[in-house]
Amino acid sequence: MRLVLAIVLGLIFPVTSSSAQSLKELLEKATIAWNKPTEPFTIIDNIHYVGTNGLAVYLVTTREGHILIDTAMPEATSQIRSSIEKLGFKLGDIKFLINTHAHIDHTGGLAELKQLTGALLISGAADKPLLEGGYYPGRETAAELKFPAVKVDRTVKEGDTVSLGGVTLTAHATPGHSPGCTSWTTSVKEGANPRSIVFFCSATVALNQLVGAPTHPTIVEDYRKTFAWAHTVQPDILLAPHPEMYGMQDKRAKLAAGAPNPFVRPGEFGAYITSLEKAFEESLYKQKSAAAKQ
Ligand code: 4NZ
Ligand code: ZN
Repeated sequence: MRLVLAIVLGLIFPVTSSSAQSLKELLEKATIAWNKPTEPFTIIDNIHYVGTNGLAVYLVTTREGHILIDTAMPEATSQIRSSIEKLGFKLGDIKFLINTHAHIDHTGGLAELKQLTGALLISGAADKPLLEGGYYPGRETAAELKFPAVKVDRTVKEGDTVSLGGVTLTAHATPGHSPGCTSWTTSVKEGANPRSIVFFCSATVALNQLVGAPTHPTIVEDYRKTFAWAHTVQPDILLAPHPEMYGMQDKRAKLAAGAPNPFVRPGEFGAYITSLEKAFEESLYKQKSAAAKQ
């Protein structure tokens, strides 16, 4: 029975295991899926998907240059570059690099892309030391989770904006998944209709330690603040750093069939947050129970 429970928990919480060897194996497995290529496409209006099959990277284009939201694993940067070019845009026109959170699967290409473009890097303040140190929060010494360190040019807090060529992105402090996890909102047009978008940072527990020696000291209250904020937002379109968080491939397949755009789904973010909140409370309970047994 114990063994069955352990197996079931292992399936439900596949990324909470902490032994060095299994982390390496986990990352190796995840990286194969993360680095698989996929065709770039326009999600809606000036918002384009230029990521890999397993990691989302967004190009927000404007008449005065572009904004790139996140990168992927360090070795996927040439894929991002060719995806941008396939859509007819120039890498050299990127003016801002925005990072939602400082985990290797979203930061791996920042240093190289910054060097190639000369763009300014923007992140949440609490993620700046992670980006500039090139390490994973709470796992500072885990070599397999390190990424090329990169200088942050500007940090943002709740309500700060980035504007370029008539496009404005607004920052929202959504800590928890990382200490400086930052989500961004903007508005686009579907034909004549305005549509609101959230580029959600993430609120999965993943490798995070919530109790005992937490990944960062305020982590539990941070997640709860993020859930509270998220329940107040009802974007028409949910985008996130992992494509499976919003069914990217399924929607992309439907997009080819034409209007209405399948990425427009006003209830999706609320339902997703409810499921994340439940998963968070379950992880917290599980981590507390495990700590109590020690
Ligand atoms: S994340 C690993 N960004 O939290 C790293 O979805 C980062 C994540 C998940 C898994 N990993 O090393 O296996
Ligand atoms: Zn992450």
